[in-house]
Amino acid sequence: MENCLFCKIMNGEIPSQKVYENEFVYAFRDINPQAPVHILVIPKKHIASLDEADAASDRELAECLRAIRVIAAQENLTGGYRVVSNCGPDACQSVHHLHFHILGGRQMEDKMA
Ligand code: DGP
Repeated sequence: MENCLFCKIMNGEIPSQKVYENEFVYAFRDINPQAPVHILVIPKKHIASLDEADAASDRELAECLRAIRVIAAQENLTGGYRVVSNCGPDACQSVHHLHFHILGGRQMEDKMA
């Protein structure tokens, strides 16, 4: 999609530190890491958030979730990791292309908010 930051990253118009890619998914390091490992996993198909999940196929959505496990193993996150997807203004979503944050490499706090 034109003017979407993450579409531009996925297309190589904006540089990123790619960690994983397949036919359906692109994953790269977050520019402002909140943990020693902070990776964003996006579907190549542009949808704004999980709220638009019906605009993507089951395969496109499932491939994102399957990629998370592969990336976690690649990054040696043997102690575990957290997965977050901010959806809409109350969740402070700032980039409107569906993405899953993978956070790991440190002990997370025992609360979500
Ligand atoms: P969210 O707030 O959930 O929409 O997360 C958006 C994330 O995107 C945020 O953690 C910072 C990251 N981000 C924003 N711009 C860029 C960029 O140009 N490159 C990379 N690698 N990450 C970015």
